[in-house]
Order: sequence, then structure tokens, then C-alpha cells
Amino acid sequence: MHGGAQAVAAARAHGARTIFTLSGGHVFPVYDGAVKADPPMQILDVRHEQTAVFAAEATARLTRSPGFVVLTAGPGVTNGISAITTAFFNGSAVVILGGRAPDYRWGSGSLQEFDHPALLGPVTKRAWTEHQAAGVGLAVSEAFELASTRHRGPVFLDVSLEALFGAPDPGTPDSMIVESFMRQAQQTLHDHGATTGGRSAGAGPASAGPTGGADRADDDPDSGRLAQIAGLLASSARPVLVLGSDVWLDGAEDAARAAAEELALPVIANGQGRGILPAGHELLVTRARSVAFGEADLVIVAGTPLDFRLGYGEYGGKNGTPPAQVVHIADAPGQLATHRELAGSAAGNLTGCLTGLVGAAQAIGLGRPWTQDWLPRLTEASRSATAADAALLASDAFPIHPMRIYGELTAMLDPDAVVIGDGGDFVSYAGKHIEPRQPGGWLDPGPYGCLGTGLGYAIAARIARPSAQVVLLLGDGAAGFSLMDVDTLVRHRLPVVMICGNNGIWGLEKHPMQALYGYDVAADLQPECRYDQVVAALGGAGELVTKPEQIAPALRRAFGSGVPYLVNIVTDPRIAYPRSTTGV
Ligand SMILES: Cc1ncc(C[n+]2csc(CCOP(=O)(O)OP(=O)(O)O)c2C)c(N)n1
Ligand SMILES: [Mg+2]
Repeated sequence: MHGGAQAVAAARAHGARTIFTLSGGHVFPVYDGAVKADPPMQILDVRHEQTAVFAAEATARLTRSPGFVVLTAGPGVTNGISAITTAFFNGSAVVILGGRAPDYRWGSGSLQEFDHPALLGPVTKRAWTEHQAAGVGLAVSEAFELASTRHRGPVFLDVSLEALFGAPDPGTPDSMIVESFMRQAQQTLHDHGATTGGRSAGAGPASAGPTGGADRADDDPDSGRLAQIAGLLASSARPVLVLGSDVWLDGAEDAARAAAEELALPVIANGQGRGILPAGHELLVTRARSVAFGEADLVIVAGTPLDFRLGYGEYGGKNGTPPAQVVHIADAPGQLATHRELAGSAAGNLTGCLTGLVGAAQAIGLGRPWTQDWLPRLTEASRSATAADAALLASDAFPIHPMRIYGELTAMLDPDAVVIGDGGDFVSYAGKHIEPRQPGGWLDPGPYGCLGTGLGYAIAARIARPSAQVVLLLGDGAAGFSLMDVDTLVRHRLPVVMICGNNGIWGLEKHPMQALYGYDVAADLQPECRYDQVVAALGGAGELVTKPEQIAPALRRAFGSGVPYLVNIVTDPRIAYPRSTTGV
């Protein structure tokens, strides 16, 4: 069995079902291995390596099973680096298998001869090279193990040409290792068939479970630390709980909801933590975030870093209140914030952390005095922020106000819709006004903030949730990074609804530059550019919308079309998203 076949068998044994890739001779054996596997492994070939990596990343984030991407040597690997870095920032379990120039000629300048791990090391959990044909299966297996162990993230492995094309000698211990991968692979397939056999094609997030490290009984949190956090809650009058992406990625969404409800804590949701408390839940006060963070006396942040999205973990101090105490709960000790003083912290599997916190609170007979005044105040602030939006969500303005688009879209979304945001201001509006009704259906680029995630995320979403609505929200600037991969949607028959908020500018740069300098440069795009016609030319369909009353019928046509469809909506470039920070 050559290295490529070993790689496929090992990947399958760890739950990979699709290879995201763009062709190159250095990685042919992996394709050969996929085609000849029984059953074959799906090969999803794209038009830019960043799309392949983003697709693998979104696979990990939606299915909570590791994503697998195969990149050819040199430019294939380097084209993937922004997406790999995104996966690193998002804690997404992705294995990147790279081709590599042959060892026997190393140093003589063969095509695309480049030592990738040196470049990939800082943005992966580990990056290394396998030089032996017999070692490929084991190395790929190790990469999957590492990627899916807390704290999850991308792992890079490249394999020298002769190792990937070569085969171990039959009858040696190496060939027995390969055989054992094959057995594992068969077992995984069997198990998978058993759990998914009766499931509808549109199996939603409820049926997807985290794999790998998340199932381990080790890394339970320290109960003493949880007791101490419960003690902080006991002396708090105005607590807030923040739920971030790792709560979902670690499979702790039920424990998180139970903890919030049992402790009656007001919740602010972030990233893939959104939807854990469904839209309309009485404890969900994300819209009251400035009061909540400004006046809290205790903020417990679970499953997300204390980064710019969360005001760097500095809370309280508004309206005469003292600075708040901060507790950080993370899935691994290395994730705990070091840039600010913490009143408490705990690390380990997040189900254990959240369940343990409830247990510790019950043990001390925790009162919930905040339900008298603090919680109702936040609920009310949240309700009035939502009510204040009603007018703009129904705006008849011409040119179109971007919020009107979300007013129309929200009404058409199913609870299990996957909504993806790739853009600037246009997506900020979505983050504020689209409140998920269940977890696992919202994908933003995360704290690395990389434009261009759109088509890769959409491809993965369509595959991961075959019968759910998949809606990709694209700024017109963002669209330019990946729109060519509509071709991939068309070739692989993956219908997706794309909505382009077309303001003709890089809005999230133009407006801030105006505010800072009084002028702007390098911030204009073509007004009313026909991105819908680009999609049609690639084999999909679309239309241009310029008037508010055209939005709903156009969206209905898009959802009903069954093909990749782009609704190109011309919006008012004068409207800037009202933001208080640009993240720096
Ligand atoms: C790869 C990458 N390049 C540049 C940026 C900087 N950037 C952030 S938002 C933005 C503007 C996005 O414009 P558009 O997608 O049209 O959305 P709009 O703000 O106009 O709604 C830019 C250029 C980035 N985040 N990522
Ligand atoms: Mg724009």
C-alpha cells in the first residue's frame, strides 16, 4: 500500500469523509488512494487552495469531526496559509497534508522544493515532514489525533515525494501497521453507518458529536477551582456568563444551557456560542451587551479568548460601578488569559467545567439575588434594543438600507439554517440582527478576521448539512476573494443561496478612513458590479436587486432555485455600521 493509500485509510479511521484539494502531481498518490479505497473517499476539488482549507475548517466547525485537506507542494501549501491561520485562531481541528519535493534531490532545486514546516510551525499545533513510505499512515493518524485533542487546531504534515509514492515491504511490521489502519477504517465506516443509517439527509447539529479528544475522560477540571468560582458567584450581585465557540466545538452546548438556566445567569453569546441559548430565550442578553459588560461585577467567560471581541476582558466601571472580577474557563490550560488578572479560572473539558460549576453552586446553596433586579434590567435593555431596530429592518429607503435585507431574510430562515458571513459592515449587521435558533448554524471568520472564507465555508456547509438552508452573506469586496469557487459549487452540484450586500465600497475601511483622515483612498469598488452575472457565467444563477420591495421575491426565487444563486443587492454606500471599535 503506497503512502497515499495509507493517508486515506488513516484519515478515514479518524472520521474524515471528504478530501478538499486542488490538484498537483506531488499529491497524486492521495487521490489514487481515495479513488481505490473501498468505498472511495469523496474528492472535492476547488479553484484556490484557500477555499480547500476554509472548507476543511468549516467541516470541523460544523460537524465537530476533523477536516482533511490535501495541498500540493510549494504554492499549493503557501496559498493555504491564511486559511490555516484562521483555523489556528478558531481552534478548528484540521489536518493539512502537503506534497513535498523528493528527498533524493533535496538541495538541487527541484520543482517547488520548499521546506514548508518552517513556515507552518507558528500557525499550527505541529508541522513536520514524513520521509519514510512505511511511516505515512502512522504520521497521518498522529496528525488527526493531535488536531482533535483539546485545544483543537490545525496540524500540518508534508510527505516527501518518494515516501508518498512508495510502498512498505510486505510482511514487515510496517505493513502490519498499514493493515491495522485499514481495519480501523472499516470499523469507523461500520460505526458511522450504524449511527447515521436512519438519519435524514439533513441531519442537523443535534446529531453531530465531537470526536477525538472531546471524548476523553482525562482533562477534567479541578473541582477546587470550580468551588472557588462558585464562591465568587455567591458574593456577586451582577454576574454575566459569556459563551464562546469552544463551548460548541467541545460538545458542551447542553451543559452550558443547563448551567445558565440552573444558575439563572444572563448570557452573552459569541462566535459559535451563538444559538446555544436560542433566539428569544429570556436569559439571552447579547443585545444588552454594553450595559451588561459596563455594570457587571463578575463576568465568567467560557470557551473563548478575552480578545478584542470581548473588550480584552475589561468590564465594569460604568455608572459608578467598580471594575468587574473576571473568571476565565477554557478547554485547555494554555488557552487561559495571561494579559489580565483573573479572579478565578478553570481548564478542562467544558462539559465538566460547566456541570461542575453548577454542582459547586448547589453545594453552597447559591442564592440568585440578581434575578430580582439585574437580570430583568438586562432583559429589558435587550428587548428595547431589539424593538428599536424594527423601523430600519422594515426600511423603505432607496438606495436600500442593509438592515432591510436582514428584516426580509430572518423571516425566511429555518431553525437549522446555516448562515455564513464573509464581509465587513454588511456582515456586522448580520451578526447583530440574525439570532440563531439553534447552535452550530452560524459561521463567521472568527478573531483572525480573514476575508475570503465565503465559498469554502459554503461548500463545506452544503456537504455537512445536505438538506438545510445554506446562506452565504457576502460583502461585495469579500466576494472578490473566492467567487470563482462558484464553479466548484456548480461542478459538484452544491446549491447555496448567496446574498451580496453591494455598496460598491470596502465599507469597513472607507468609513473609518474618512473618520480618521477626512478623506479615503483605496476604498472604492465598482458601483453595481454584476456579481450575479459572474455566478450565472459560472453555471449558477442570480439577479440584481435595487429596490427594497424586490428583496423578498428575489430571496424566495433564490431558495427555490436549487442551484448556486446570487442575489446582488445594491445598498446605500453612505451607511456605516455604527461601531465603537475597529478591533485594534
Ligand atoms: C484578507 C483580508 N484583507 C483585508 C482585510 C481588511 N478588511 C476588513 S473589512 C474590509 C472591507 C470589506 O468590504 P466588503 O466585503 O465590501 O463589506 P462592506 O464593509 O462594504 O459591507 C477589509 C478590506 C481583511 N479583513 N482580510
Ligand atoms: Mg462593500
